[in-house]
Amino acid sequence: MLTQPRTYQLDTSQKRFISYHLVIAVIALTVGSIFGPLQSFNWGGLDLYQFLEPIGLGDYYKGLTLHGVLNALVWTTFFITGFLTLTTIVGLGRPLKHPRLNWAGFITMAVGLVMAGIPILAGWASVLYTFYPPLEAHWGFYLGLTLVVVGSWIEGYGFYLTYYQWRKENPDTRTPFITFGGLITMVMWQLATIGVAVEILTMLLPFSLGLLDGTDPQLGRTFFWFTGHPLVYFWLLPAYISWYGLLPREAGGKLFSDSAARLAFWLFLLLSIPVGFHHQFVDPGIPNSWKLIHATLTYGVAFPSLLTLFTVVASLEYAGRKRGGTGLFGWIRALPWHKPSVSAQLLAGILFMFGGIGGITNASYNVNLVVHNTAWIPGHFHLTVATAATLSYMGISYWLVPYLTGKPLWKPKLAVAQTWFWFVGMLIFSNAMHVLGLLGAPRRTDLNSAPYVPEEWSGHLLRVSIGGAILLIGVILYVLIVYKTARGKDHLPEGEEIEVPIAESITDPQLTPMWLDRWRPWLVGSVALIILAYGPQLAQQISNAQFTSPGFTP
Ligand code: HAS
Ligand code: CU1
Repeated sequence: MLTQPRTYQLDTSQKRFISYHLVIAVIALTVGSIFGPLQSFNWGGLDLYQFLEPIGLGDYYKGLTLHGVLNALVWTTFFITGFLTLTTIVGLGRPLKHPRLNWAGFITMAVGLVMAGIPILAGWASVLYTFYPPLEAHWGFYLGLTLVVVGSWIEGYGFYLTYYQWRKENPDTRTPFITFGGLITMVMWQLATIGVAVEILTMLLPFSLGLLDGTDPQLGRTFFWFTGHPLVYFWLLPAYISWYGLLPREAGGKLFSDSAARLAFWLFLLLSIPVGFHHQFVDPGIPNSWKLIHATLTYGVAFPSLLTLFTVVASLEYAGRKRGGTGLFGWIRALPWHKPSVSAQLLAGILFMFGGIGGITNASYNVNLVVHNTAWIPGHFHLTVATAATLSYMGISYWLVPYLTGKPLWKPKLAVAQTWFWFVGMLIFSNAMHVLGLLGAPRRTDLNSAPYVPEEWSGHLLRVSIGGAILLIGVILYVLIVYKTARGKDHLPEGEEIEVPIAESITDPQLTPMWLDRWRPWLVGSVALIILAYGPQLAQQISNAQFTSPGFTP
């Protein structure tokens, strides 16, 4: 048995605050996930959109926008801010310094969500989750998104102030790992979102309000991807916090290397942002030398994930052997696959190995020319954001919801099955998408009405639909299990409280070198690298900006 110090227990109001984040996250996932399978059925030749026509949801691009915004932006951002609230409080073992500030942030996010949601539903913002200009949306969409981001910043300030107070009282103690990871995630996000903030406030919002005649699409894309790439690590890092800081304990082991874990997080802060041009390899307005620099840095940012692969698998092997597993692979079987939270995260990690290989493939300029704007790309990001991140969040909810509500998980065996539905559905779906991409199938396209679909694609398009159907079952089961748990009548038996499964490290974190717990050098390095990698291009693009492209709605 592991001997663990008792972790700090949240009080009812703290639990409720975090739960509100999860409620919005899960509602967004539910609504957004209706439209994912609809896309996949459309590709397989079954157009269900026609049945949604009477309620005004029959438009392919409105559906795709709802899917992307609600699943990729809203489900994630609300889940993450809730989860980081928990990692701050529980890690530091103290309440938020200014809970009202965090409430203000949360309310700002919720108001922004409503403000952005109305134009999408009305069909005035069918601009997809990347809202590239010259696609034009109602100003409420841009303002709403801005409020969601600003609200998350405010919640972040609440974390910093709480940490600052702890740091003053504990000058020489290593920051508890889950708090450390959460803070880096938030700081990285706050640096990253400066890009979209500038894009929206200086171009898209004035344009949508009629104050500018047009937009500059090239500059808009550059600002967007300044945020857009690190956005993907904002989704990923909370999963990594769990893989490093919680999963080893859930699996019955310990974190293999505290130092390696911390180093990986610092490298993400340093390298997440100055790589955005790898989304713009085909943009004619960016000189090749800058594309090469960003491609090179992209290989750099893959390194902390390779380090994570090593450390997390080593931690899991440690757990598996402690549980009696032997031989080269016996430890894998010995892991507690019967726990839904564990199986979710293991399966998420397995699919992420393929997602990561695909990412490194994308980053290679000449291969990117083959896969860019094809079905390969959604294939890639369904293994990453929709699996590494989403399936891990689902796994986290399988202990978090019981923890927050004091109620036992509804049907744990069904929850294990749910994780396998996701895994199998995604395996079929994403493999078919990758193959279709190589065959030239475009992304963001209503292929059901496209006249040019060759016979060669049909089997793969069918697999996209089959995968989508299995994923639909997966998401329905997830929502049902979370709902039934939260609304259940049974409470956990007296004295049987759930604890946040914080993993111990094999080595004492106090032995981790101090430079891995110092903010200044890493912050200075990150800002300097951003200026070096983006400064000259931004200066040039801004000085040449021409706001002349008229708006366009699909
Ligand atoms: Fe990406 C496009 C490159 C990672 C998401 N990416 C996208 C888009 C999204 C996205 C949403 O260079 C599309 C945007 C759009 O709409 O246009 N991506 C990369 C690279 C990485 C990468 C180099 N992407 C992610 C992650 C995402 C994500 C993470 C979301 C969460 N991506 C690109 C490029 C493009 C791109 C180009 C542009 C393509 C184009 O042309 O449009 C790397 O960070 C990946 C490194 C990962 C690894 C894997 C390590 C494996 C681990 C597993 C551990 C195992 C466990 C399980 C825990 C090297 C850590 C063990 C289990 C046992 C049983 C033992
Ligand atoms: Cu990227």
